[in-house]
Amino acid sequence: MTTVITYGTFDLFHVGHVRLLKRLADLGDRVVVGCSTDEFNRIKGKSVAIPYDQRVEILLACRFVNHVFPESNWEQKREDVLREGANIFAMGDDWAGKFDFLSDIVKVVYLRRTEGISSTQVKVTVRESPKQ
Ligand code: C2G
Repeated sequence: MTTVITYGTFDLFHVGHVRLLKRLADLGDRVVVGCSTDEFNRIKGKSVAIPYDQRVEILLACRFVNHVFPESNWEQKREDVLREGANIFAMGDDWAGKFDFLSDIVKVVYLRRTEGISSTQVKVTVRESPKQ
């Protein structure tokens, strides 16, 4: 049983998130996601449109995701990898190199991001769309 672990805010769930999670599901049998809490996003300096509990509900509705747990700080990853029995730690390559320190306990991989889409871009598009 190969478990793949990843982390993110997954705000305004979009095709970039879906394609990443699908590729993670192709890498193993089980995908577990550390979803950033609203408080942690404040620490990350990220504003979120969708509250944590709804972002978790949406992630769990994704067929590529098996389990979601809260990501509330930068320091919890090592403990998470061990608790989840993760074999692969994977993130989009905007994080390339940032989590190599975990490579003593898990295989660390960075996957190409999907170009042309981001939660910020979705917000701008919605904001600029003509009033219905
Ligand atoms: N992603 C992607 N393509 C996009 C947008 C995002 O592949 N067009 C990937 C990111 O690289 C990340 C995941 O989707 O691996 C989640 O993206 P975010 O929700 O933006 O996550 P982030 O805010 O980068 O939080 O401790 C790690 C952080 O919690 C990651």
